[in-house]
Amino acid sequence: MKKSALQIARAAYQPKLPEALKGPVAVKEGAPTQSVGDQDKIKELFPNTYGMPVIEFVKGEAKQYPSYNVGVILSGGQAPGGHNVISGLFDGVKATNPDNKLYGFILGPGGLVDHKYMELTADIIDEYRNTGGFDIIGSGRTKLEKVDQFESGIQILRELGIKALVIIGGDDSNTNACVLAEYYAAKKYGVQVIGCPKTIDGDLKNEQIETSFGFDTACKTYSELIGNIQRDCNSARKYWHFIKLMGRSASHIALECALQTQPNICLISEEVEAKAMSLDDIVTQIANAVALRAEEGNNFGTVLVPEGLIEFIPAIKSLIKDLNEVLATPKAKTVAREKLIDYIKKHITKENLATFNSLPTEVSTQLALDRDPHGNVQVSLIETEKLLSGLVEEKLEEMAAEGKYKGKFASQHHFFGYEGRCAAPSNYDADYCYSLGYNAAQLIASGKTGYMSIVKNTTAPASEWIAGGVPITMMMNIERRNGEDKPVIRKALVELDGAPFKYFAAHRDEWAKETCYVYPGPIQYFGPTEVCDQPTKTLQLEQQK
Ligand code: FBP
Repeated sequence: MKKSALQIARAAYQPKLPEALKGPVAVKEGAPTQSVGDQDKIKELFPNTYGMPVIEFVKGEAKQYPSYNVGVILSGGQAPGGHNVISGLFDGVKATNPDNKLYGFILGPGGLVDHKYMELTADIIDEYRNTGGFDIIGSGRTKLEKVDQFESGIQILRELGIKALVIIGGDDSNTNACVLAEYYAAKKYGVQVIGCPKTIDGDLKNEQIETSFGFDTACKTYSELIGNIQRDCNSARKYWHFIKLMGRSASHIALECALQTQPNICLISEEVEAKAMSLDDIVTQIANAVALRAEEGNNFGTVLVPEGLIEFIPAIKSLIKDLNEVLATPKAKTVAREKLIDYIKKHITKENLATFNSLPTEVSTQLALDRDPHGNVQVSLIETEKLLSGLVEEKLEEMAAEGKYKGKFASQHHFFGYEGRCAAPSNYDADYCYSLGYNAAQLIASGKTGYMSIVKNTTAPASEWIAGGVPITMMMNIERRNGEDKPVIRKALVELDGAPFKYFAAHRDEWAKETCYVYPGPIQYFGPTEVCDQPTKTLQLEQQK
């Protein structure tokens, strides 16, 4: 495989580890835990993995461990640093006992069910250290939820002598990891299941998980691109750039990119919902900012649009909820795809039908027909950036006719998502991911199951990071999914009373009117620490550092 100069230099980078993980560890246990909601129901559903304590690793005495094998799965969307989780896991598993082996299941959870795997040897691992992507074993979105999948999984785990399985995934995949851990514990199969918090979306976080890996690198990559566009836009002074940013549900990516680049406008879906804004309210807000800048002769600007926006507009949210219920009925499942839109229109409420009919056909069809395997609307396929710029143009024409706007409006569209998911991990993600993987090996050696690997205090130097585990059940509550009540990990949305949003809200009027662009430039891997090792603005503001 031909390598770039940067790849060759990065291969030699040794990721940092928390001090406690640098030698033998001992387990420090906290108090028993409760789930974040619906305690009785979650306890009943997870009798073997509920209530376990949060744990922290501290320095301990050297121990002899028997040899065993470990399996690993990459699940869901790619996120920078996945290869470092696996290399950290490999090094941790080998440090426990050099005879241990690590197996990777191919193309996501489906590899476990279909018995597709490969042994990850030192040679293979060395090729992938500090690189972006999930291509070492591939990823997939197969939902692990059925008993026959669990049973098929245990066959291959036994055949390969695997004592523990590490599932690297987002909230849905870690929910499934927890269900699997509970099932194997209930059946006394003797296989542990450990999760690792991954997703560029940044919405798998809580008191125990500071951030999901990949968020740092993805946001820095998008911010570089946004900064470049802003320079271009401020040079030509003739375009409004509508930039949609990935993040299926929460707006953490859009907010972080806004903090890094200071665009003219950044929409935050959670605020749209809290203020019960309609599509027209959003369009009016953008059009007013365009008109204000036009008064100063500035017929250019940038608008950041979170991918999940559409789902947070209350009228559309209610429509999606209704669609999900209608589509989950046994009758709907028998209707042919070409007849489904007519069927849906007959079965949703009058108000939701009005919303449905008001949307452009491509958008309403996407909302109605396409779901990912977890039942999520595939918002990355909806061109919200084009929808918004078109509506803003119409609004500006109306305003011009009323004498409220004099200016020129021309737009450009961008969607940044896939561009950042496989970027070479920043130093932060390279260190964080390696530590998460190494730490997962310690959770396995300590006999834990149903835990997620966690590393905290990450705005401090890596030597002060705190490593341990959190029971996955602690993060769960019951939510309605696809017409059913299900135990799931609670998604972390942008908090409107949190420090990152407050900082943004305090500055956005100035950013809208003036041109306050910041140009972050590309991620730097070598050089002064203030250039190379800064965590996200979100994390810094959250931890007030
Ligand atoms: P995960 O939650 O699995 O990490 O995926 C996040 C994400 O990148 C979203 O931001 C985006 O909406 C979605 O994946 C796109 O999915 P796909 O890769 O299947 O097109």
